[in-house]
Amino acid sequence: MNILNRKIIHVDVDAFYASVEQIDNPKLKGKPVIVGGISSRGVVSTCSYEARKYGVHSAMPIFQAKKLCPEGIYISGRHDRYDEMSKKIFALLHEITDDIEIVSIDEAYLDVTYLYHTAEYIGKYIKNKIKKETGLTVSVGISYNKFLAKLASEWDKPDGFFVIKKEDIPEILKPLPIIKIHGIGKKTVEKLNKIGIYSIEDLLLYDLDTMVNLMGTMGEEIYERIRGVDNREIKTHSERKSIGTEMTFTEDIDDFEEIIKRAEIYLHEVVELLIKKKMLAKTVMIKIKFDDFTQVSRSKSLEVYTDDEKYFGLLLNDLLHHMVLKSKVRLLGVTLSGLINNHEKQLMLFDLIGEDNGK
Ligand code: TTP
Ligand code: MG
Repeated sequence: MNILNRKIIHVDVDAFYASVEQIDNPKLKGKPVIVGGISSRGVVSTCSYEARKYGVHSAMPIFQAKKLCPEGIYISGRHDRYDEMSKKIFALLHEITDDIEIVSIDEAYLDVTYLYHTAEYIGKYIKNKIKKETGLTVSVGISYNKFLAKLASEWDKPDGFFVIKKEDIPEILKPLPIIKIHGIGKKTVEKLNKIGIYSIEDLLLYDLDTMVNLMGTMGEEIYERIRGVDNREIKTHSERKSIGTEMTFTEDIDDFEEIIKRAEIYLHEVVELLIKKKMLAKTVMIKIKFDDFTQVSRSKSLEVYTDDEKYFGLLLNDLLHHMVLKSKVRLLGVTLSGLINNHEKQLMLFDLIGEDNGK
């Protein structure tokens, strides 16, 4: 898989705590709501977009917020309720894929590269689903890596939906102020401003060595980011249940040999991903949808966990040869399941060796 062809979605809830307060108490809708420590030394956790018009923002001392927005509604916050809403949102996202990295209470990345629908379709689905099930609006950003997907979700907040494509780079990045680069803190911004660097365009003029001199170890990362490069993987928390791919053909196929050929190509892709994820599988499943939209799926399992394509290939062939192709095929899918992490397998082997030695 070419790294530029990944499909990453970043989802971030709009004004999360304040929006939950507005949903639970409709009288607060459309009003400047500020959630935070209400003591005189407290700070703003977040505020509704109505309050942001007054210049109020996260981490601002409450006394200052009160000066800017005296008519605001100040709430100390209900963290159990926010946790509950957060769990609900992530559960909805998990219905789409387990390839999710949860970054904070209201923010996650999804890798939808191997899903059937387009990232745009899935992004819109996410917005609608979360709105319907929780009442909250989220901003969705889509791109081919995490850095750009996050930038895209911030692009037209609130209720945003924005896609950054390969061909938008570097033009779309150039005018952005350097504070927009995730990983650059306020101090670095000040330092760079002093030497006349304000935008990404300004920063693009510097070579890698100079960047490292200016920013230390972060320099290398920033050098890549501003060129639209970010090879970081999605770090999933939950175990994947399966890895698969499926495709609807542009023209229905009835040539059996052709179907076998395609199935083997899909298997190859899926095994590559399995190896990349450092996992082993046991079961191969094949799914076929016919031109009358009926569908069959069959699976077969090995005795052992492996990532060796040739074993899966034998099962695949066996499965296909036992399938009755009653009409033309419009969709073919190949999935591996019964997954374990590769190191688990190594541990199991280690245990056996241990037992042998004990005899
Ligand atoms: P954010 O996603 O940064 O902010 P937000 O959801 O309120 O607003 P938006 O995404 O539309 O810009 O943070 C999520 C929640 O985390 C936020 O609602 C409250 C909490 N939070 C704090 O408690 N303190 C902080 O300094 C920040 C930034 C967030
Ligand atoms: Mg948010």
